[in-house]
Order: sequence, then structure tokens, then C-alpha cells
Amino acid sequence: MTVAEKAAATPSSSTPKKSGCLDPLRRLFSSPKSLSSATPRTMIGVSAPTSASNGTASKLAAAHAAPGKVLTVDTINPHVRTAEYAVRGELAIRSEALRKKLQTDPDSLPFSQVISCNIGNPQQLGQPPITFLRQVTALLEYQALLDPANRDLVQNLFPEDAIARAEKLHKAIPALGAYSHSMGIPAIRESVAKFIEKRDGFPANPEHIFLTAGASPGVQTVLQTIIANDHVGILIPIPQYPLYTAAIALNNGRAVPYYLNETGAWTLRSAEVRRAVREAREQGTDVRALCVINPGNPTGNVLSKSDMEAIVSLCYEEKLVLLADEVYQTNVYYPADQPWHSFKHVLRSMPIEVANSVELISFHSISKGMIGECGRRGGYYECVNLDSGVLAQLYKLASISLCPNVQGQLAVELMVNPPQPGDASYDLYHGEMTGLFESLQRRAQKLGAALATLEGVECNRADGAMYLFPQITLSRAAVAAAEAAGKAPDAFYCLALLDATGVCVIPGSGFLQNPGTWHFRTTFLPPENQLDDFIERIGAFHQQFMDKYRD
Ligand code: DCS
Repeated sequence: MTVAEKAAATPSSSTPKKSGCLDPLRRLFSSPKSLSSATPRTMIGVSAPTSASNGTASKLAAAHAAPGKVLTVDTINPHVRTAEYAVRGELAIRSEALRKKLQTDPDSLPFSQVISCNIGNPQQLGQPPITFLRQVTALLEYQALLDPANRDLVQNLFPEDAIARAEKLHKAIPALGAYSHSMGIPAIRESVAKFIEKRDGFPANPEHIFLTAGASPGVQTVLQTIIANDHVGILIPIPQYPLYTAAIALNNGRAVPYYLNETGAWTLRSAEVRRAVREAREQGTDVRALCVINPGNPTGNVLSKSDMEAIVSLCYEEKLVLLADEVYQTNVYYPADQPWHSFKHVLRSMPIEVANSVELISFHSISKGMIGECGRRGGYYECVNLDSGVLAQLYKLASISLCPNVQGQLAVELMVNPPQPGDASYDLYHGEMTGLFESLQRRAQKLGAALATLEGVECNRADGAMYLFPQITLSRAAVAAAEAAGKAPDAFYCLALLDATGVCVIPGSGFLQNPGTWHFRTTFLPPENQLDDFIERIGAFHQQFMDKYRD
């Protein structure tokens, strides 16, 4: 039975057993009181029965008559208030204000351009898209291009394999503007399954793959499903990508930190994760899942196979769901001679009792790699060893959002199913991918080495991903100035850098860091021909900052 069939066949699986209540209207009520006496919590247009004799009605009327907004920061969901996302936080907001200022008054600032290194958004910094992806997309978007009457014209503009692919996809996706299957278009999920199988050497089931609008909604859906109550804990690396703390906060769960080893090039030691599990459980946290980002954001570390095996064993022994964020799986620059391994591959290679029991959810995205199609919003997650009832619930959640956007799904198809040797587009595709990869590798190396030469800065090499996360040693004077300005010292540094140079990076405090240490995260995405200028800007600012705040 497919997941979809199972979901359809088990409508009562979402019905709370204890109430035994089959009426969906009644299930919305907070207590198992009768329909007439309960107060609906979530329904609009159903008037709440009130008792005029106890004055509730008049109090309600008075509250509505009072001036002021229904919605204020104090009255909204407190978990929304708590959630933070530094990548688009204070620094990014300020950088947008500066960008606007430059548009209206180009000479008003000491720089002519804001460089957004706060976010891994390659095309924003000029990275060109992969041609084949755009060609097939263009053909599908405007279907007159697939009309045989226009064939001569189209053949002059598009290679034959792009036309053939678009025709094939047109059969699987006849209407690009229609809602698709909530888990994603079946033919694309089959392509993803084949891609995973080829990558890992183990089969994948398209019915266990959910296409998503980027990895972010997948992570949020999965965390929403795991966090059953406010005692549930999710292990997250420190430093982490702030989607995790934000999603945990929104779902009122507990983030359980484990620390990556900075002096060991940000390695992940299973002993440290065990410590975090033990201490959290001792404090009453129901630790259920371990999130691992590999390659790492913001750290750029790439896990060794033996460290991954230790992590999988730990999940088996401690009964943890493994959440593998693998969106940077093709951004692996070192070690050049060793292949990157997915957690699915590592898991399936373990002894059978582990391979067939550890629950794993792995996330991937079109936003990263060399494709960098962040704005199209495409991704997927694969579920391994998950209970079929849980899969059905995930399907139900996906269906509440109807479907991931179809353009993003299309980009997933083209990511996992690129031109092959012998195809008309292969040489161009291969050249573009290799060119971008090698350029990213050079930029990672060059910027990392340059940052490491700055006074008081230590910078681990980025083996993967798109970021460097240097540690900065700040003087007592700088820390005191930051305190006086009401800022964290690293945020103070990053704001000063932005104001002086237009370079926007994110303070380490937005990713969390070892207490007492200060960092910032920068992408290494500025175009290669601007990298020298970029390095010079940062270097000059840094020296001035260090001189200004010398103890
Ligand atoms: N997981 C990790 C580790 C990420 O770095 C990102 C995006 C995502 C998931 C979600 O990406 P999509 O939803 O686009 O697939 N990284 C953000 C960042 O740190 N910079 O750019 C975006």
C-alpha cells in the first residue's frame, strides 16, 4: 500500500483515541464537554456560547470596544516572538537600508555597493544559472514553444535534448499551473529515488520521498511532527544554522546543544553528543532527535565516514531519530580524493539491526550546490525506517499546504536528472558545473587564508558548503564599547564592518557559539574578480577596528 493509500485508508489515525470522538467539529473543542457548552478555540463565525448572567458577554464587549489593536507584539503567539533568524536579522535589515540609501544618494556612504555575504544566495552575487535547467524550464513555462508549428524556430534556440526533456516532462506535468500531488509529482519522486539509489548504492522508495519548497519547509514539518510537547528535545550542533533554533522555538520544543570542536576543524565527536543527551535527559528532557548538518553551516566542516558511523551507532543506542541536513552535499572541496557520503549510505552499510531500525530523515535542496536556484524553492526529504502511520501523518501535513510549488519541483527533477555524456547539452552542463565548483573551491581557500592572516583572527578551512566562520579575539575596550552600545561584541563588530565597507556578514551569536568566543560568518560567494577588493575592504576595516579599540 502506498503512503497516500494508507493515509486515505486510515482517516481515524488522527483521531485522539481517548476522546473517541469522530465528529471533526467536536474535536476542535478544548475539553470533552458537550458541543453546546464548550468554547471553540479555532473557528471563526461560530459564536461562543456565553452566559450573560456572569458578565462575560459585557466584558467581551468592553474589550472589543477598547481602543488599540487586537494584534500587538504582546498578544501574538509568544513562540513567534521567541523565534530568531539571524541570516535575515539586524545586519541584513540594515544592509537593505544602506542599499536603498545608495540608490537615492550614491555618494552618501564610504562605499558604492553593499555586498551581501550574510546569506548563501549565489545568484544574488552574480552566479550564473545552469543553462540546461533554464532551457527546459523556459520550454515548459511557455508551451507554445513545444508546438510542432514552432519547431524550426525553437530548434535554433534550444538543444535537442532540452526539447526532448521538456516534451517528456510535459507528459508527466501537463499543467504547470495546477496543484500537484501533495508529496510532489510522482514522476519526479521516482527520479529522486533513482538519484539516491545511484548516489548511495541502496534502493530508495519514491513513496518515502516528499518534495518540498526548499529544505526549510521540510525541516519545519518534520520538527513540528517530532515535538509532541514542551519536554521534547532536539539535539542541535553549536554553531548551528538558525532555522533549527527558530523551528524548535516555534513548536515550543527544547533545543539541546552539542558543541562542535573548533580546534579540531569543527569535527563532531559522538562523545560530546552522548554528554549532551545524558545531561538533557537527567534534566527531564525527552531527547528524541539529533540534527546533523553535513557539510556544515556555518562551519564548513565535512564529516569523516567513521565519525558518521559513530553518530549512527549513537542514534541506535540512544534511540534518536537522525535528521541529516545534506543540502551542501555537492559543495565538498576537501578532501578532494574522497567521496562525500550520505547518512543513508552510511546507515544502510551498518549491521542489519542498525541499518533497518535507525529512523533517518535526510534533506536536500536546489538552493545550494552549483545550481544555486534558491529563489525557485525546491527540495525534498527522504524518510528511512519511519513508521508507516507517521508517514501517513507527514502526507496529511503536506496536503494541508496542498503541494510544493511546481516550478521548484521541476528544478529538483533537473538537479537529480542532469544531461548525461553523449547528450547534446552534456559538455556545456559539465563545463558550467565544473567551472563553478572549482571557482568556489578557489574562493573558499583564498578568503579563508586571507582572513586567517588578520590580527586576532583564526579561521578553519571550509572543506564544504559556502561559508567561513572565523573566530575573532576582541579587546576589552571593544567589548566595553559593544556593551555601551547594547550589542553583543560580535554584532558590534559586524555592524561597524557594514557601516564602513558595505560588507554584510552575520555575527556568530546568531548561530550560537562556545561561550566567551566571538565569530562572524561570511559566505565566499563574491565573484572571483571582486574577491581581492573584498579582502582588501575587510582587511583595512579590521586593522582600523583593532587599532581603535586597543587595550
Ligand atoms: N539547511 C541548511 C544547512 C541551510 O544552510 C539552508 C539555507 C537550508 C537548510 C534551507 O535552504 P532552502 O530552504 O533554501 O533549501 N541556508 C541559508 C543560509 O545560511 N544562507 O542562505 C540561506
